[in-house]
Amino acid sequence: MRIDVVTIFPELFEAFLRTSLLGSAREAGVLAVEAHDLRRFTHDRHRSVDDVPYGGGPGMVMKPEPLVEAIEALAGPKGPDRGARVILLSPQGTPFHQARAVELAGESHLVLVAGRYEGVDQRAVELAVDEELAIGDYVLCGGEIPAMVAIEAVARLVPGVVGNPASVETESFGDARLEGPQYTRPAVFRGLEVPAVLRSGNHAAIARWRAEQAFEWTRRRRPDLLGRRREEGS
Ligand code: 4GX
Repeated sequence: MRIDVVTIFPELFEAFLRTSLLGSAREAGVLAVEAHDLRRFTHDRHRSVDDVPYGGGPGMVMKPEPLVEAIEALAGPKGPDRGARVILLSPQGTPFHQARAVELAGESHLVLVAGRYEGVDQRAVELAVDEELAIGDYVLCGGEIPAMVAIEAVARLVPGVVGNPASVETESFGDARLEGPQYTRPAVFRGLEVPAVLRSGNHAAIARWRAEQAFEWTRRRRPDLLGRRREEGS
C-alpha cells in the first residue's frame, strides 16, 4: 500500500514514519508512506497557502489552487479512473472507526490531506477530495495528527506490517468488544497477584475467563458497543 500526505508541516511526520512498525514496514517495502510539503505546489513569491475568508470572520482559509494541484499531482484528477482515494481529515467528516480502517486497508493508494487554519476552500473539497473523515469530536489545530491516526489504524491492518497477524485479529473492536485486563511477570507485584486462572495452564478456562472479563469491561465502560451489530465494526 502507498500513502501520501499533503501538509504544510512534513517534518512532523519524520520521526513518526521512521519509528517502530511503520519504520520496519517501510524498510521492508510492504508500505510506502511519504509526507509532501504543500508549499511546493505554490507559485507566488511568498508561497501562500492561506487567505482571508470571504464574508469575513476570524482566522484564515486554505487556498484552493495549491491543494488541488498537490492532490492532482499525487492522485490524478477526481473521477472513476483515479487510482487513489483522497481523504481530507476534518471535524466535519464522517466519524472514523475500526470498520472504516479495515476497508481502507484494502485500498492500494491513499492520499491524506491535512489542513490547518479554519478550514479548506470548499471548491478544493468538491474538485479533488473523495471523502472527509473525523477522528473524534474535538477540535485540533491541524489535520496532521488525525492523518497519523489514520495511517496507524490502517497500516497495521495491511498484511505484513504487523509480524504476528493473530494480534490484529483477536483484539478490541474487531468484534466491537473491549479487551479485558492483561498481565505479565512478576506473578506478584506490590502485593497484587495475577489472577490464578491465567497461571493454571488450563487453556479452555483461560479463554472462558478472558471472554467474561471482556464482556464485563465492555458492559461497564462502553455499553454502547454491546447494542451494535457486528458489521458495524466499531
Ligand atoms: N478529526 N482538525 C483539520 C483544519 C480544517 C478545518 C475544517 C478542514 C476543515 C480533526 C478532527 C480536527 C482541526 C483537522 C482543524 N480542515 N480532523 N483542521 N477532530 O480537529 O479530523
